[in-house]
This record gives sequence, structure tokens and C-alpha cells, in this order.
Amino acid sequence: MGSRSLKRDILKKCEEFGVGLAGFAPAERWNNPPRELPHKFSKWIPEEFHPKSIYPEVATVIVIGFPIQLPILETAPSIYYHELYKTVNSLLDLRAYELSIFLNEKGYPSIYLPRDGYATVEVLLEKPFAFFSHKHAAYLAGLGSFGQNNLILTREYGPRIRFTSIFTSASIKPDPIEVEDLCIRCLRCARSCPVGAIKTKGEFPPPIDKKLCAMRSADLWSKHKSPCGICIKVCPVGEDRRLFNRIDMSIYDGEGPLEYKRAWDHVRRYGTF
Ligand code: B12
Ligand code: SF4
Ligand code: SF4
Repeated sequence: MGSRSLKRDILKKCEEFGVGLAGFAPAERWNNPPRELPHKFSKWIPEEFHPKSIYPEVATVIVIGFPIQLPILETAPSIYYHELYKTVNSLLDLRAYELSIFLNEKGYPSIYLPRDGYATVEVLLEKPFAFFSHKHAAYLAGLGSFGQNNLILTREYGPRIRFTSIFTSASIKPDPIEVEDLCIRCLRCARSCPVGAIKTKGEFPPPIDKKLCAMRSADLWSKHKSPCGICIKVCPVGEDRRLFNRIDMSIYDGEGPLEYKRAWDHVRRYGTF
């Protein structure tokens, strides 16, 4: 089967599955990062984290993303966002697995990756890395650029999208790199972080203080209302703001219609400690 028609079939499956965004990156992009990438990194990802080090047969990394619905995220920390997070995580794992099986049935050895890849937040407090980074995969598949919050911002959903990847031996036409730096450096993410984990100075994208963020996550987890998610809630980037009529950012500064705050407070009062 030709690379173009295989790509078409995969994208059709993604559409059936309700995938928000999908992108294709040749595995070589990890070894030779394309020159048109919008950021310069002082350190690139160590080689043992590259797709070929994990699955030597891989030719293409397919990245899929499911969006986080903004009005639900606005209630965070809450049971509502906690449940949405679980739903999106299950969908990512399930659909990535199904896509890998679809490719296997077509004769292309392929494997899926879990959307996260850690057992508990306590593990992250010791070692805040997974064996493969979906942020870098999404970046190299042209889905977006890094933001001040060290997350991938997309045109469609800003940082409000979660990713996972599929490693396939099929060579598929790559997607172009997102060459624009989508972060407008408003620093809302850094100012809103309750533990000050996001840096405002130095290199870009700045490494966040993973320990501070993971400790907050562990605290919220013990109350059944993790993850935190504030730095993705307040980011002004993303077309989803238009859909949900959330262009006016002052609603997060305690201004604007009271009805939003009332709704968030109501949700937060139930279902958790
Ligand atoms: C560990 C982890 C965390 C930890 C640590 C945070 C962090 N920034 O790494 C904690 C619990 C704190 C966390 C919090 C959050 N996370 Co998180 N997290 C992950 C996870 C599981 C692994 C990240 C990782 O290991 N990256 C690997 C390395 C390569 O990336 P890096 O640290 O940026 O490395 C760079 C440099 O440090 C340098 N480097 C220098 N020395 C070294 C040494 C080593 C050993 C390595 C590996 C690299 C390295 O190399 C890289 C060059 O850029 C991923 C899922 C996944 N498997 O990808 C989700 C993920 C990154 N998280 C995500 C999200 C959304 C969040 C939260 C918003 C929580 C939430 N869900 O609401 C917050 C946001 C925090 C923030 N602003 O970054 C999403 C991001 C989606 C997006 N749009 O970008 C991901 C991809 C999950 C998913 N499946 O979608 N997370
Ligand atoms: S998830 Fe919360 S604690 Fe972590 S960096 Fe974002 S705002 Fe800060
Ligand atoms: S909130 Fe502002 S500074 Fe932070 S990632 Fe979004 S655009 Fe960039």
C-alpha cells in the first residue's frame, strides 16, 4: 500500500475515533531536529529516549491528541476535571492501541505507547521523567510549539490537549513543522501557578520546577482532585476559546460575569474533600 493511501486510511480511522489532532513525524527527526523548529534547545532529548532506541523498527511516529474541554477545566481543581482527565487518558490509550492493531492487520508492525507511563506521582517525585516524551513527539509531528509553561501549544486548543503516540514500521509522508512560536509570553501561566513552578526568565522554553508541580499534584491526588491544570486553563492561545466564548481573560482575574465563578464554586463543593 502506498504511503499516501495508508495515511488517508489512518486519518479516516482517527476521524471515526473523534481524535482532535493527528500528526506524523519520521523517527529521524529525533536524531536530526529540523532546522525550521521555532525554538533552540540548550539540551536536546537524550538518545535513549528516541523512538529508535525504544523500538528499533520504527520509521514513523504517529501522534494523536484529544482536547480538554475548557469549561470543565475551569472548575479545576475539582472532581469534574479529575473525571475528564481520566476519560481523555482512557481514550488516548484505547485509540492508540486500536490504531496499532489496525496497522498490524495491514501488515505493518506497530506498537502503541501509554499516554503517560508512570505508576504514581510518588515515582515522579524521585524521577520526573517518562521513558518517552509525547510533547516532543507532538512538536516534531508539527502539531504545535512549546510555551512558557513548557507544554505544547496548538493553534486549535492551545495547551488544552493531551497526546499519545504510535510507533509504526510504515514509512508515511511526514507533516510539516509548525514553524510559528505560538506563545505570546503573556506570563499568565507563570503568574497563576500556585506554587511558582514556572520560570519567567532565562532560556525558552524554560524547564519547570517539576518537583514543586509534582508535589502539588500529589497533594491534590490525596484529595481526589488532581491534576492541577491551572497553567493550561489560563493560556489565551487556542481556537477553543472562540467556540466556548472565553476570549475575555478577565474572568480568571475575578472580574466579568459572576455566573462563571458561581458555577465553578458549586462544582468544587461536591464529590471531593
Ligand atoms: C513527568 C510528567 C509530568 C511531571 C513533570 C512535569 C514535566 N514538565 O516534565 C508533573 C507531574 C509535574 C506533570 C505535570 C503536568 N503535566 Co505532565 N507529564 C509528564 C510525562 C508523564 C512525562 C514528561 C517527560 O518525561 N518528558 C521527557 C523529557 C524528554 O522532557 P523534558 O523534561 O521536557 O526534557 C527536556 C530537557 O529537560 C532536556 N533534558 C535535560 N536533561 C535531561 C535528562 C533527562 C533524563 C531527560 C529525559 C531530558 C533532559 O531534554 C529535553 C529537551 O527539551 C508526560 C507524558 C509523556 N510520557 O510524555 C506528561 C505530559 C507532559 N503532561 C501533560 C500535562 C497536560 C501536565 C499538566 C498540565 C497536568 C494536567 N494534566 O493537568 C501539568 C503541567 C506541568 C507543566 N507546566 O509542565 C501533557 C502535556 C500536553 C501538552 N499539551 O503539552 C503530557 C504530554 C501528558 C499527555 N499524555 O498529554 N507532568
Ligand atoms: S500544573 Fe499547576 S502546579 Fe504545575 S506548573 Fe501548572 S499551574 Fe503550576
Ligand atoms: S499563558 Fe501566555 S506565556 Fe504562558 S504559555 Fe500561554 S501564551 Fe505563553
